[in-house]
Amino acid sequence: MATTPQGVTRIGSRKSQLALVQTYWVRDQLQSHHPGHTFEVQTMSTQGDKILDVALAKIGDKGLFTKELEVGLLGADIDFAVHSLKDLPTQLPPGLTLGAVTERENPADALVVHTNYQGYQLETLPEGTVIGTSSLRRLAQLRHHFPHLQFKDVRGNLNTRLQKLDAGEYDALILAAAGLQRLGMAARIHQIIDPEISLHAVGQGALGIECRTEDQATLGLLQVIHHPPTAAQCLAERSFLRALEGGCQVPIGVHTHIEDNALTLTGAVLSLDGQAMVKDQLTGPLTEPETLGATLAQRLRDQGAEPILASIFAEVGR
Ligand code: DPM
Repeated sequence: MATTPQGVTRIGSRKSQLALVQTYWVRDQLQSHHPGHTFEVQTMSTQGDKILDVALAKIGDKGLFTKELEVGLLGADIDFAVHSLKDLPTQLPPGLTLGAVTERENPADALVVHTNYQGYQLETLPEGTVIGTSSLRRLAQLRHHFPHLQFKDVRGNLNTRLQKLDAGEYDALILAAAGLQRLGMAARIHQIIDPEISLHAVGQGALGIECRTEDQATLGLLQVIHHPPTAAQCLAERSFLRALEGGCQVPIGVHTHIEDNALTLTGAVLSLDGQAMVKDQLTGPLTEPETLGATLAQRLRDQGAEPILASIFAEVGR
């Protein structure tokens, strides 16, 4: 078991450009708040980085982008890991905890178009337009609202996807606005998609910092980047997803907002073809986000989410 020298904190990160931008941002924030401390970044490849040619939904396995980092944490090779919160499974391994949640960027999905489609909005795209996405959540919601569009799987990092779009393999892509913003590519956002059309993924737009539950020193250092309102929103969303037992392979979307001291969570479960949708909204105290998420999940079950989930698990596996 490795040990970290005193005054040094090792940060684990995936190697993708987006992951590194996020990790360096976290490191810089911490470094400026803790000038006497040393922060080192250690990069690792995850399963999700290695398998690039297979549709996300078919690889199955939760924790596709996080497992290797968690092994590093448990073996004390690193002290915390920076994740896009939406890639972090809702059940963490014993001994690990969500040490901080950073302030959320715009959590919405965004439409990015090929130059031939500059004159269109999502609502006006012509029949047969080919949209690239490998998110079942985006696929189901767009099929629900726009059954005349066509959908094609796309994998790879953001730059690869944009190159494929520009080369004409797709007419448009749906991507997280937050990822484009963090990579300095906000100019590629053609349209921010309204939550009435596409509810975002659980945790989308926020960073989750995972560390060892017992590691009080690291937990203490992380407090300066913890953003309680974002954390409340994301805890509600994660508890909702956990109660529905959905990984990233299930078309489940959410939206949260805070007003006064109340948290409102909207959640939906869709069938893969987008035909069936169960959607509801619930408001509760900001101080009990996890109860809110679990209660909304139960309400969706009561309204018919169960058979939808069962048919998805039968098709793509759990
Ligand atoms: C997860 C999904 C996707 C990522 C599924 C979903 C998108 C896959 C795709 C769980 N992780 O959203 O329904 O569209 O083919 C991912 C992105 C970011 C984190 C990129 C993106 C950046 C945004 C963020 C991939 N993970 O969604 O465009 O930090 O929230």
